[in-house]
Amino acid sequence: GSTESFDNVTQIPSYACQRRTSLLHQNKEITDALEILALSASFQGSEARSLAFARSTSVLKCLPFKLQSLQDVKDLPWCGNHCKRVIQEILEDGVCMEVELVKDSEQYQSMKLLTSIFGVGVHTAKKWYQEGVRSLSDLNNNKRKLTAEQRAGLLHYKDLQQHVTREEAEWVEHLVVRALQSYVPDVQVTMTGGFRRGKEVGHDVDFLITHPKEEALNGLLKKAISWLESKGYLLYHHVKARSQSFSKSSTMDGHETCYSIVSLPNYYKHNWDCEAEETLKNLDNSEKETSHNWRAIRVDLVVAPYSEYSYALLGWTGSKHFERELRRYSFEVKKMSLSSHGLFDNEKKCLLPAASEEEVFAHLGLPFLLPFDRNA
Ligand code: DGT
Ligand code: MG
Repeated sequence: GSTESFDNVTQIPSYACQRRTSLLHQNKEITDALEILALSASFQGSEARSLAFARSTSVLKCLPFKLQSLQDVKDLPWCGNHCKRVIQEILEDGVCMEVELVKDSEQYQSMKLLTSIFGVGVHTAKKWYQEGVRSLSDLNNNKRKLTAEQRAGLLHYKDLQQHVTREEAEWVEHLVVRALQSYVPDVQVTMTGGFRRGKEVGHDVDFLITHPKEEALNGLLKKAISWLESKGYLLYHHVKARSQSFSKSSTMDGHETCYSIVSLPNYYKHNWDCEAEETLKNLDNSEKETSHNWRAIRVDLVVAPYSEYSYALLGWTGSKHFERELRRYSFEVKKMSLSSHGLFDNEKKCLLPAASEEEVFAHLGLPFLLPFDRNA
């Protein structure tokens, strides 16, 4: 890097929520490699190591230039010796041997496969791996007890592995809005997650639902689910009820949430403005009977009371690392506890209301970042 860039580097702040991180950056080879090491560490239960790799990855994502030599990372926060070794190898040889060995290892490959199933976390995948499970067919053949979520995940595995495009996400949005509006016409629905940060593809579609009148939200999610179900759009769903008992200083999320798998008809592209059900009626029987004239898409629906909406929006927009850093900054620097319900000042012992994301950043003394700049 040039001298100018080097001067910038020394000013890079330590917390990811203090930096702009856009989707595109110039060191993807290196961040991809470090992300593999972060994932591998989490598969091995080393959360601290995983976090260390995630932090160095995130710092490199906001660098405004392509790394040329180790000199460029000398003064970067969170860039320790291990990270430097990886960078040096990639700069010199194009690959890092440690990363290649991880990618080739049976444990990494199996854990990656198993954790990619909807409903399977690191804990379960690890247990299965220790019991000898290596492939999806191992799981299907076994008389293993699977949760309903995992059975649905396996059933729709191939579809759910494919990326969801923005066009597909917008179709789902149209459907979700119709379902909700048939009960509450002025309901507010926002697409959150990666799509709100500007990603063109995602692994799922996330929505946040609210209304100025809290009564309007009572029972709304259940009704919308029944609407979707009655029209054949729901392949799977489970609802996590709203939990009122969450502690004000905890980061635990208690919003009413529906985790679902929605079926997207293949004909949607040609009938964007039509009522999907009308189209279905008009299809001839041979078309209807082809086994796969739809694809499965993961959809999360979250309901937040209006008073908590800004916090829920901020919390569900991500990225995951950005959220983690925002909570760490709140706690370590501001002595405040941030969740997707609110912000609690641990010294003044009070909740801080916010009518917009901008107000949340202001409470934290942070410059406002647009969703596009939260791709940490
Ligand atoms: P994607 O879907 O892989 O393209 O990427 P994202 O960034 O949309 O990731 P996703 O869908 O897993 O999560 C979206 C954001 O929502 C993520 O940054 C953190 C947040 N989030 C996900 N699950 C939960 C949850 O159970 N509780 C809370 N509070 N936030 C969650
Ligand atoms: Mg998402």
